[in-house]
Amino acid sequence: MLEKQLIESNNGVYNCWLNYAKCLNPKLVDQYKKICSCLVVNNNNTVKHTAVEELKLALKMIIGIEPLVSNEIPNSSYLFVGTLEDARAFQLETKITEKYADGSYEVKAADNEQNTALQIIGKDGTGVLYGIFYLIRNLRIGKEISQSQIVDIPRNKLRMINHWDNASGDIERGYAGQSFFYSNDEIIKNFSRIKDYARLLGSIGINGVVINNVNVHNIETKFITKEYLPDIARFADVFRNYGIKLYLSINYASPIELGGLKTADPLDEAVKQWWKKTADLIYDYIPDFGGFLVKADSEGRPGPFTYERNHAQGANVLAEALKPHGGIVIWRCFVYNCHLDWRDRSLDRAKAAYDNFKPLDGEFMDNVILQVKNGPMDFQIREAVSPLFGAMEKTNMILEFQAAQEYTGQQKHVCYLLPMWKEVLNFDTHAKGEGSYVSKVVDGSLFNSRYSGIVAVSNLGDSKCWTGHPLAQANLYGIGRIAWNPELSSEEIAKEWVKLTYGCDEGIVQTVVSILMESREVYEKYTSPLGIGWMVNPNYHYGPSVEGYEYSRWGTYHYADWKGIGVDRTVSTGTGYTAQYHEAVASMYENIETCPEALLLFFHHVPYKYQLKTGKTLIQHIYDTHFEGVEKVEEFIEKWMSLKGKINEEAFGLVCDRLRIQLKDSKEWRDQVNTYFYRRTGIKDIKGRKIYE
Ligand code: GCV
Repeated sequence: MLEKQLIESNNGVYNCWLNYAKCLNPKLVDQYKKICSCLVVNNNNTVKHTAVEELKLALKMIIGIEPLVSNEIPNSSYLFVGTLEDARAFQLETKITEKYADGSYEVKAADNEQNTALQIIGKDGTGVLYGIFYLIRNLRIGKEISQSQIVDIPRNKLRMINHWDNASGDIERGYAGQSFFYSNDEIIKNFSRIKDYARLLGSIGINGVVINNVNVHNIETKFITKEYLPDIARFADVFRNYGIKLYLSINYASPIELGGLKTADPLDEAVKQWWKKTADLIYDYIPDFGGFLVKADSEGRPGPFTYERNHAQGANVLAEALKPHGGIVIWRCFVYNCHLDWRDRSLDRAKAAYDNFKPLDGEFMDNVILQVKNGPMDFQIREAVSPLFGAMEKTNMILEFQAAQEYTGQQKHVCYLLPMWKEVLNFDTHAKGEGSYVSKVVDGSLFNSRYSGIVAVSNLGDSKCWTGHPLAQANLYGIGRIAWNPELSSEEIAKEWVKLTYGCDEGIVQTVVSILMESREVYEKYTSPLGIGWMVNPNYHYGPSVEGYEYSRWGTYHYADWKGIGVDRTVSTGTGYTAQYHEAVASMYENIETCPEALLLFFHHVPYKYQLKTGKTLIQHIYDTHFEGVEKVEEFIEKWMSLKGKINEEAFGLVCDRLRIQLKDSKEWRDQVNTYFYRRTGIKDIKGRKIYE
């Protein structure tokens, strides 16, 4: 079935980076044929079994062989595929030890004289799977076998995807169609797409998936009951084959809504017992269940505040229930007062997560992880890095990115997010002096955390290419790769993705990579400048609306008047937010001279005539970038058109359609934003371009 589907859609649309086109390099084919014609494998583990089947499929499709499978090492060439335990049984040496992280693997040449054998040794079954996908990737991007030797250890323990899918079939902030998990308030019957999805995730090292929205509605609340658990367990069965654990978002009010209790107070004995019984029940159906994801006391969701309990008390009751089973609680820090009165300039939404959670450092159980969005606001095209990353020495933390392009073009606009994600990971919190990068906080090494990692809000739906915009697949691919190894550059990841998806032709690779690499800045140019954020239609979060912010009933959130714009977040004259950073960072932001200009309006209220380092005034910068942004989209179109006839027609056409929308909408953004500022300031564009009056 899988093979049939792959052949039918062998085009980088449905099968994304697992596009197994035939290899046309005879030297490479010979090398891989020689080694891979005999697989030595002791098939006694579910994930290992999946791995071997994946390898067989790839070999058949890419180099046209069906290998012999043996449980003995032959005298001739072979590829050994096994776990550490298998390697010991076969008396093979390996650098992998039990101390390595789960999923680690080594690919090495065997020590036989002719050097004609290769060994893939995983610490465990998932290590084998990752080793095999690594080899397939190398074959597809034209790497010789001799270049494939590696000891590869995942840097982050948890590498997850969060779905915001609702049982109705709608996806909150979903831009790629409907859910492929649910439809019309029911769980989907046919799991074939879910199997294909598990392959995609497994191939990039993702090991956890939350299958329902953090805003948990009526039906999803019941996912933890006897009525739904048999079906929920079916998801877990599919994902397990690819080394992925299943997690659920839960409704904090479940003890009331499901249990008939009068309260969900985390300190109430009956509530504690209810969660314990519920956890036991879940593990009866799903013995390797990952745990709960919780959005509490945020945007109208229930939580411990109702009972005058804090977040630690709220999370710990769940953690206690899950602990005997090895489960974890992932508690989101996206907590803020959405009814803030922006006229009071000492109030600041950006301060909320830190203010709520910092005082609780050390009070969470060791199987609780705080999930922190990359920025203190909400997935804007540019914002500061959340100060919480440097603030919670005694608490596990996981970093939340959003692959769904809620504020970054909604998968109509090309916006490759890896450069932004890299900036976040490379941000130095100075929590333990210089070099205290966010990447070290979230891989657990800086604060010696028990659990840690990276998660992305999914950008997937039932669209044929999964992500609506085919180029948005690169963000999904990238999240897996960067969570595995945060040292990879965004360009390396882009190149890898293009080669795997559209082939290794140098011209194609260069063209697509150049579009991807520029795309975030291009989107930023024609939307909101210098870190101010939003400027989109409220609620929908797309399309220009300069003052658009659903929670700014009282005045604008960016404080633009006829003299200046920006939020003063300094300690000396503003909201005091800069004090949430450690020294070095705090004073860098506090001082307008040293504040990075890309974040100028995030940290400072600045007159329009303020001169930037380029020598331009702020207002001229706004005009120029908005014109440049549209010109760049025109360039993207030209570049993409040069690929006509060179890449698969369907993928080509889908991207063309999206680029047309991007061009049209970027013009609208340019005109509305420029007009707004022209009207506010009365200052003309020095280049005399047309700005609507
Ligand atoms: C799932 C933003 C989005 C909401 C989302 C929320 C969150 O506010 O607009 O749709 O809710 O973030 O991350 O919980």
